[in-house]
Amino acid sequence: MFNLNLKRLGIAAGLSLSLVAAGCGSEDDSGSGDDTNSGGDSGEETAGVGEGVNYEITGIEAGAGVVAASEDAVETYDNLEGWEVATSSSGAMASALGEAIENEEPIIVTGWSPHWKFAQYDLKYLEDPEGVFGGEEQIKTMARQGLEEDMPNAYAILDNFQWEASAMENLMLEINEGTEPGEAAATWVEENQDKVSSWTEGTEEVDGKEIELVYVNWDTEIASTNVVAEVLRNQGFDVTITALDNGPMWNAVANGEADGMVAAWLPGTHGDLYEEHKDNLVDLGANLEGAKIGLVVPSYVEADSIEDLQPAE
Ligand code: PBE
Repeated sequence: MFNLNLKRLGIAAGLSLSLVAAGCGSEDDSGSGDDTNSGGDSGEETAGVGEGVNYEITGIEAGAGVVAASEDAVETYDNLEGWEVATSSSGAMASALGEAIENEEPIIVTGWSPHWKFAQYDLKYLEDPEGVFGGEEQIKTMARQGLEEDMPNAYAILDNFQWEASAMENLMLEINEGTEPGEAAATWVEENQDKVSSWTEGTEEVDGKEIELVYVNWDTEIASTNVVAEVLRNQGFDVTITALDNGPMWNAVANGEADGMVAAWLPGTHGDLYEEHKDNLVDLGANLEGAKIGLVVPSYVEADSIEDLQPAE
């Protein structure tokens, strides 16, 4: 893991200006909390990061890699003895995070980047000295076997699809602010024709050929899948996008029920699913570099590392 560190630092710096902004904002926040600081018991507050969240990590869908990694963390870190990972949905996690921030209450969520939440709120990743959440991740594209022969133009577009974290983050923000995903993706495609033509270069338009992409209702994948669907549509494909749980999404591509997906987080987050299915998939490589998962807290939470959290009593 050490050999990844330099590269990871470089990419993380490029990835998320908003992460840096989140770090800077924390000082302002702690300043504004003066009235609630009864002077001198900040030590006790630190000791409270545990009870204050009910010894609970606010998770997302049970099938998500970041939930599995959080459960591993609870096993790995002695200080997380007695903690639980509550599963729900990405939407419920985001609402809980927003509510906690509004009330300046502590919360710990299963987080990932790119994500609009870093632009919206002052947040930080908790350090993970045991490396349970892995390092830098790529988001990769997987196609079903035989797609290249059956639909060479779609295969080429999926193979060429690649964009930057900042672009994805902007689109996610737009969708989070209420624009319907298909509409937001269509506007993005219209406004980024240079990028899009590098994906369609050398391909020919088709006449209504049906193609199905699968994804999971995670903010990242809603954005990317809608962009690729729009590009394929503009090339004449009749595109269906189907939201599934994580395991079924991998299954659908591996057994050929779906044509492809752009939602494979590797090497860590979906590493077990990749191992299970890799012989039945065509790996089209990264569509985004510098992704990351981990435990995320508002910057006012008085913990910097997973090791700062307090064991349940
Ligand atoms: N996520 C978003 C997924 C991958 C994409 C981090 C929530 C997961 O944990 O499986």
